[in-house]
Amino acid sequence: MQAKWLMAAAAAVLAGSVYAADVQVSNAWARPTMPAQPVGAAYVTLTSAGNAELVKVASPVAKKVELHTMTMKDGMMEMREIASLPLPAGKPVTLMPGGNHIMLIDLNKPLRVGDHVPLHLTIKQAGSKQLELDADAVVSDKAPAGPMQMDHGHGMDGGMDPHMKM
Ligand SMILES: [Cu+2]
Repeated sequence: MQAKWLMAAAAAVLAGSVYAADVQVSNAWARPTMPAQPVGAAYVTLTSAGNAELVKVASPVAKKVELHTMTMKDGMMEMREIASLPLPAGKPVTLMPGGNHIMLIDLNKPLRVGDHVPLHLTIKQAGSKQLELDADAVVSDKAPAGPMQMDHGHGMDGGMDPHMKM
């Protein structure tokens, strides 16, 4: 009897991962920009119950939005565009300075601390179901407190972030 019940529960969980719109967005934030700086970066933490991928981000604050990743090349951090960001089932994926980020290109105006940056995320779930999510990124000097926070950049204004040098 017990085993039969467990199997039914497992089936319910599997079904849930297919049908539920189950991606959580947390810790959405963006970096402030200098007046002459045309690009900014925004970050979120995404946790998907089932395997999925972030395929697109849009925002009214910039003319173009891209997904970027950072790689080390010849001892330098370099960023490049990626078509999608994998979201493995059950694992929080945290975008952050020095890592994957949402690149806001051609900002309509500088981002100031306290500003709100609406983000519209398109997530493709396993089985090619598409999910649209909205997040509100608050512009801040540093990442919102959370277990995933990296400790880089303290007191040196994010030395790893190449966007400041553009
Ligand atoms: Cu970038």
